[in-house]
Amino acid sequence: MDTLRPFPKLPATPREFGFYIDGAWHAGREMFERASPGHGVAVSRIPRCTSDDLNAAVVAARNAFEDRRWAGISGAARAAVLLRAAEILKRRRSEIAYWESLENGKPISQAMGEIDHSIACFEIGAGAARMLHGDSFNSLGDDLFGMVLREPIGVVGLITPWNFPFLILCERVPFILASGCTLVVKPSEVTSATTLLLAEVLEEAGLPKGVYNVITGSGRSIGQALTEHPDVDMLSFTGSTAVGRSCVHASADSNFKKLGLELGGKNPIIVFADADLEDAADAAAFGISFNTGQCCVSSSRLIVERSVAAEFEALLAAKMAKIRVGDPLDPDTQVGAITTDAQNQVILGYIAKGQAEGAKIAIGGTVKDLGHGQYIQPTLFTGVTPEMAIARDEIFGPVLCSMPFDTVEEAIALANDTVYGLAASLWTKSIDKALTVTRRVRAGRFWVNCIMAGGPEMPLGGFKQSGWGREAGKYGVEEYTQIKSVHIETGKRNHWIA
Ligand code: TXE
Repeated sequence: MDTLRPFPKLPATPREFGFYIDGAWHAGREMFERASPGHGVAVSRIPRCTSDDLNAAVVAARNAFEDRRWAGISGAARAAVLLRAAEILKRRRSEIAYWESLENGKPISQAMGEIDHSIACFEIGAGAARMLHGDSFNSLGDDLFGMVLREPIGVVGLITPWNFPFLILCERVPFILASGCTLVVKPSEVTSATTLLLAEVLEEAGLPKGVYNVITGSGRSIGQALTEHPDVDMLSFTGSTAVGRSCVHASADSNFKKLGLELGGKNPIIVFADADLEDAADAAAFGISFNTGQCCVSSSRLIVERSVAAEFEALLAAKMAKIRVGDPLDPDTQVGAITTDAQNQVILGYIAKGQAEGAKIAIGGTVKDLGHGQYIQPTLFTGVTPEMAIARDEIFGPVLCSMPFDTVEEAIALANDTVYGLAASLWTKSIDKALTVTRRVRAGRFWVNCIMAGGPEMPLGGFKQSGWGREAGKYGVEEYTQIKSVHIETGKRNHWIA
């Protein structure tokens, strides 16, 4: 396994990338530049693809699907490619983490951890490729036998966001490939590099041409066109609720393509008075600061039992004061830069709004000036009430709102008082409270006495307006399949015509 040190440097000139269709690299006719949000220095040049490029990518993926060069080989053969990809990722770990950190602004040590998680996704995907199977019915009587086949759904469009460009990609690609589907990926325009690097990895791993294609460019043009494309069978989208909604319209107005959607969250962390408060405070600090809070499963609403609320908020504020905000390329940094200018403005806008609404800043609330890039100190608001915008909207930044509760019922009601349902974390030593709250809070991922734990064996996805479908693990692979019922008669037919 390669290492982080020496401290990596910025590239001397921006690296120019091509886009990838049918196993071949293409130069962009028009390019756009991405500056590192931690330094304000141009680091990459990315092609602005056209609708012709998109159509070529879909044709390549369609041909690769229909001639069965991928769907027609054994699960074991697909698994071998995925395992080789995992090995190549181990070799290229720090290089991919470097580009992830440069374009996104996340700490390089965190990016390394995400590559490790991505490697695990390929390993689990390989297992899933071998284990994917249907079902049989031996209960239809002696003259009829039933089989349920799982077949790959076909050509998948994959649109990914900028907060975890490589991790979110890898929570999907190995499972899409395991199912036998082919795909066209459109990464976020601000973080395209590592999605393109994955094409190199998969090519070296022996993935047949045309199975993995990448087009780059803006969401509004090329992304929208992918959602509307009549020859794409399924679309997996991760991003804002607004664009998720437009994916639903695009599907209805084109070919009713199946949709997988992972959208916003306003996730509760519920702390009971009987919890280990030191552990819970550490988890709450991590849950809101990890990836600068630009994380769909960030725990952004602290719901804390009133009898310990003041003590807990003080403990948490003291811990948050020690978080190391700094240069993303410094291996000791815990919280890096805000990824886009627009997101920086959104977060600062909510910090101002929270104060205007009457909430109090217990810690943070300010920008951190490193002389380059855009950084915000992790922020804790106390005295928050449920109707405040900071308690309702997905801020997508390191801003935590604390609200007290008195009873278990009140904690459940507060936790469910959101249009979202992506994740929840719960802290208590009582098995009764743990089970009651876990069963009653509507969220797709639940962490009891832990936070953001688990691996790609476990499914991920949301309740309510946080999305449709599940990714990763056995459930993730099955999302990319469709089911065919096969009836086989044995013996002589009972004739209809006498
Ligand atoms: O997301 P967009 P943005 C939330 C978060 C954030 C907000 C806005 O609250 O503040 O969304 O972020 C592509 N048709 N999340 O504006 O626009 C785009 O190119 C098809 C939550 O960056 O949704 C990118 O590849 N595609 C979230 C991807 O969609 C379109 C992660 C996401 O961008 C498109 C990110 C269109 N019309 C943001 N417009 C999570 N759940 O983790 C854009 N895109």
